[in-house]
Amino acid sequence: MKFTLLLIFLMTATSLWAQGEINVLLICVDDLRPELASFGAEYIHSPNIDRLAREGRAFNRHYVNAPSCGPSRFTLLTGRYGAPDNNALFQRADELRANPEGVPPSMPEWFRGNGYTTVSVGKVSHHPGGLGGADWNNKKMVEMPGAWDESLLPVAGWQHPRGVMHGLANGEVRSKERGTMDVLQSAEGPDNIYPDGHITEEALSWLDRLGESDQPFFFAVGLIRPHLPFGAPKQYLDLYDRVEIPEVRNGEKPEGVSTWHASSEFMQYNLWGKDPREDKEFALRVRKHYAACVSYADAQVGKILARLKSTGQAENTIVILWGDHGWNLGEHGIWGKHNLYETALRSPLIIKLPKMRRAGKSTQAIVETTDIFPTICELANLPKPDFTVGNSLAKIIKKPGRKGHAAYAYLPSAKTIRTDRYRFTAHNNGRYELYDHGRDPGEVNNISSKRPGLVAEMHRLLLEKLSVHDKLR
Ligand SMILES: [Ca+2]
Repeated sequence: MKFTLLLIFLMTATSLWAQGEINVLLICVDDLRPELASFGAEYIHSPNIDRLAREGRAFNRHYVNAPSCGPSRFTLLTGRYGAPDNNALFQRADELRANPEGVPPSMPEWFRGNGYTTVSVGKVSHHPGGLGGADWNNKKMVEMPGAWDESLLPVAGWQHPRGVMHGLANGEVRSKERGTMDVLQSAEGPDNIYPDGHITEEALSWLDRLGESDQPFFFAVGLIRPHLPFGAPKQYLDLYDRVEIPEVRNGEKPEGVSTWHASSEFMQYNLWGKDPREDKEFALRVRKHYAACVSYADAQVGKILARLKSTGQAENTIVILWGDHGWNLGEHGIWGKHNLYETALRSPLIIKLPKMRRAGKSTQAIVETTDIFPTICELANLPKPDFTVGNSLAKIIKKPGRKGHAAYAYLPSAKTIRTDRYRFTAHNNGRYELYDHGRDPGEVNNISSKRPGLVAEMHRLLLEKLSVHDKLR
C-alpha cells in the first residue's frame, strides 16, 4: 500500500496526468510573425490568441529552425534538424520507404503508437492535406506516412490543395503565370469566402467527433493566413482603418555580407507596378493587409478554442499555438521570409495546460521549434523520445523565469545561432555576421570584425549544433 502511494506521488510529482489521459490540440499558423498584441504589437487586433497567451505560457523568444514553411514544419513534426528545403518531409518519406527501420517516428506517429487518434486538418505539414503530385492531391504520395489516422483538407471551390494554398476569395486559384494574382485583397463576405473559413469548419466538426471517442486525440489544425497572398474578408481590414502602424526602423538594405534577398516570393504577385521597398504608402498598405490576415487567422483560432471549451474538452487538452516562422515586413529591405535575421526566425509559441500556475506570465527563455516534440511528450506523460534534438520546455512552463538554450537555424547558404544576447551567422563562404541584441535589437551593425574573441566563442557554439545537424543527414 505504501509503495502504491509512493508511486502515485511520484507520478503526480512529474506530471498531472497518466499516459493517455490528456488530449493535444496543435494549431499551426502559416507565416505568423509575433505580430500580436500579446507579443508587444499593440496595434494588432488579436483577442483570441491574446486570451490563449493570458491563460497559458507565451514564449516571447521562440525561434524556428528554418525560415520557410517546409523545413520548419519538418523540425516541428520530427523534433530533428533536416534538409533546408520545402521537400524535407517528402525526402523523409522516401527514406522511410527505402529503410522503414532507419527513420525514427514523427511526433504524430509517436502519439499514434501510444494509443492516440491522430488527425490533421489544413496546412500542418508543408502541403495542406499532406499529399504530393502536381496539384498536391496524389494519394500515392503521402508526405508523412504512418502519421495520421486522418489527414484532411477541404478543397471547397479552390479545385485542389495547391489551389487552396494560394487561394483568394471565392475559389480564385493562382495560375502559373507571374503577376496574375493580386498580392492584396479584402473581398466582402463571411469567413469562408477564403480557405481558412473552410479549414476551421472542418476542424470544428472534428472536435465534436473526437470528443465523443474514448481514445485520447492528437489533433493538429493548420491555418494558411497570413501566408501570401494577403487576402482576408473586408471586415478584418476595416479593423485597421484608423490604426497607426509604426514605421520600420531597420528598413535599409544591409551592406556587406547578409542573408538579404530580392523578395521574389512577394514580387511574383500583381503589385500594380508598385514596390513597397520604394513606396512608403504602398508598404503601409501591405502591412495593414498582413494585419488583417492575422486578425482573420485569430478569429479562426477563437472559433476552434471556443468549440474545444463548449464540448467540455478544454479541461482535458494541452493547447499549443505555433507560427512556422517570422516574416520581414520591410525590415532589412526584405518583404518575405527566407533570411536569418531575427524577424524571419522569431515566431509565436504559446503552450496552455488545462490548469497551470502563473498562467499569463510570459517567458523570455530562448527556445527553438525542435523543443516542442519532447515537451508535449513530457506534458502528456508519454515515453520520452530519444531521437529528438531539442530540450523539453516543461520546466520553463512551470517556472517561466528559467533560462532556455541557444537556438539554431539554417538556410542552404548559412547557419545561425541566437544566444541570450547575440545573433551569430556563419555563411558557407566563410564570412560572418555578429549582432549584439543588448545594443542593437534591429541587427543593423555587424560587429564580427571588431570582436574576434566573441566570434570564436559563438562559432564553437554553432559548431556544436552543426555537428548534431550533420549526424542527422
Ligand atoms: Ca510558412
